[in-house]
Amino acid sequence: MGLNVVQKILSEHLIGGELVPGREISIRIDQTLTQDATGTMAYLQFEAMGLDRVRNELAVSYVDHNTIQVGYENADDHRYLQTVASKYGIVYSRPGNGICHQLHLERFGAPGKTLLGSDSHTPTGGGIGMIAIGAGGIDVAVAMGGGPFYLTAPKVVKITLKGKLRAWVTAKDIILKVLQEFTTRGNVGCMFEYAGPGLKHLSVPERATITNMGAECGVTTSVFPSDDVTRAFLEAQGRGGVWRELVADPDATYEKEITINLSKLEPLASAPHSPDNVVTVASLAGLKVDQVMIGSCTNSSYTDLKTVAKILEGRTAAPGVSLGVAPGSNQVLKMLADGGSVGTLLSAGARLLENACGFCIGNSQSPQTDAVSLRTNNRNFEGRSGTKSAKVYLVSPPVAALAAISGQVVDPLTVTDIKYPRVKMPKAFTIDDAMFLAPSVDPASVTVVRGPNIGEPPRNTPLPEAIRGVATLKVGDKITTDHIMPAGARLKYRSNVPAYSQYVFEPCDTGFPKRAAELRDAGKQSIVVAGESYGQGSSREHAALCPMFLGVKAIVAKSIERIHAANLVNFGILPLLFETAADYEAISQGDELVLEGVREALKAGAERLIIRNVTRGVDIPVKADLSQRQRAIILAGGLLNFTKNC
Ligand code: MIC
Ligand code: SF4
Repeated sequence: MGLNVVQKILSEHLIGGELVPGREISIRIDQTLTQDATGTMAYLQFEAMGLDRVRNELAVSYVDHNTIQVGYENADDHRYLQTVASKYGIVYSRPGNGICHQLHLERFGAPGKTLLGSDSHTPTGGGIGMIAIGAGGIDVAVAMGGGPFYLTAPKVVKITLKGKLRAWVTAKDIILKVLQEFTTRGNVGCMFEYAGPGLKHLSVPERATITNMGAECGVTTSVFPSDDVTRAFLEAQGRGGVWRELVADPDATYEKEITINLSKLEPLASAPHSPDNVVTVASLAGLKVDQVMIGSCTNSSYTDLKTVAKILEGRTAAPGVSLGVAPGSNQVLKMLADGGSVGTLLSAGARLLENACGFCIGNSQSPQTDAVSLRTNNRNFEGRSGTKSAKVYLVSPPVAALAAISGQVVDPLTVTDIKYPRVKMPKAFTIDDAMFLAPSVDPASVTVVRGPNIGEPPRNTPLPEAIRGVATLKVGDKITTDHIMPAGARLKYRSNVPAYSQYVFEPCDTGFPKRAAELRDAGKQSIVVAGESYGQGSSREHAALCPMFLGVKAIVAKSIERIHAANLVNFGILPLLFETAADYEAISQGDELVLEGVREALKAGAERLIIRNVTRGVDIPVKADLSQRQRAIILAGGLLNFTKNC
């Protein structure tokens, strides 16, 4: 039987298990990437493993999230990351060089390779034909040490693209259509594979916009075949040598198939406060806009920003609009500058922002109270922009540019005075790798610099015989990692777990850290109760690490998203699932809960555990959907302890 692209790459990298959907497999990881906000913890954990050098083909450490440098913390982190990279054989991308996913696509991505990154948008690499997966920092640390990455063998969903995009309709609208079809829930354990005659019209940066935002559907990753379009991109980046053809066999099979006719698509937007809240731009026409932010790893390529510059040429941002443009990389910025587009953007009243995540992670450019903000990034969770009352709409770069000029949302299909500028991908990109630093050839001479912001990665204790605790928090559906462990202004504490822990669940309940810590200090444990899609969004392992620090021993939810569930296991927190919606109702915040004999039951492979709600006098059955390996990690109190014991 023929193989699809996912199966081809996975079988070339398979170390353990069988490629049967739903089974646990382990694969070899060729390339790794980290970014600064998750990277410090990843490298501290790598150091704790005691290896003297990374062992995978290529490891790159990017600095793109925390580049604000208010106070000493970010700069401390950067110096630590630079020195640790130099010592252990990691390429270091200096702050200002650009956003990890855009840079990795430009300079390192290669078809057929596996990439593991400590950022949920690592699947951007699928645009170039890689199996690129987001994971917690400790999983990336293990991969850097040459260890396997464990995942569920995926169900592969084929998305056939036919037809050709009309003027003003872009790759962003394709992925918003996909989000409308698949939503942000229920896709755990799947991978999307794109195919069809429409592919030949989509350049690699456009494909990368699509795979980038596949993360919002909760799939493990998304992948495009590697074809002549891929070759053209790699050649334009001076890297034609790494190209290889990678297409599905004609008789390849899939778990599910859908077709999207590109010719029929229209401009779309994600309305507040979820990426799958997809509406047509036409339905928003006339909505007054206060802020327009263009950039992020979804839409900051040269073609994206050149298109914006051409639309803005000879025009200015409306007086009521604050317009910001953040190029995805130094390469993009240089090419815009050399072609005169930076001047165009400045004349249009755009604020040229640093080549970094910036506004997307909410650490700058927070909009005014109650603002309508149009953004080209991938997440519009409530409060992520830094302003809780703001309404963030996710749109394509041309839709953003038109709104900036007119001060309101404009349906591009009704525009008559501006011709849609179809910008072609350049035949040759400007290459300058000066902002990448190669590791030292004399590692022994390098001293790793640890400023006062660099702490030790805390470890959990082994799972006790019984969990005796309290439901310290009960939350509803779609609790994102931005709810659990807010980023934005709090990002600078990423390397300091005791300080960062003071903000756990800040957007939901500011009293949580004190409550949990008091319970912990009294020798009891916390259990958090949640609804569906708990832990959606980021790969930040702090959303497990900091609750662990506060004494959380179990999460009981209706469903838990993939990366977060893996992070919970890695830090020794037991992820449990309700069997019915009614069971969720059987626990209230503050109830006393007991899991008697939990250690023995896990050891024995029990798939069903009982939570005794002492306050209500009822027993609640819950599922422990865990592999043998995951059980062993939880029993040991997390992956670091587990690895040490092995
Ligand atoms: C995000 O987009 O939410 C982030 C910030 O890039 C995160 C990583 C982090 O929290 O550091 C992600 O997507 O994994
Ligand atoms: Fe950075 Fe935003 Fe992309 Fe996350 S989604 S990597 S914060 S640009």
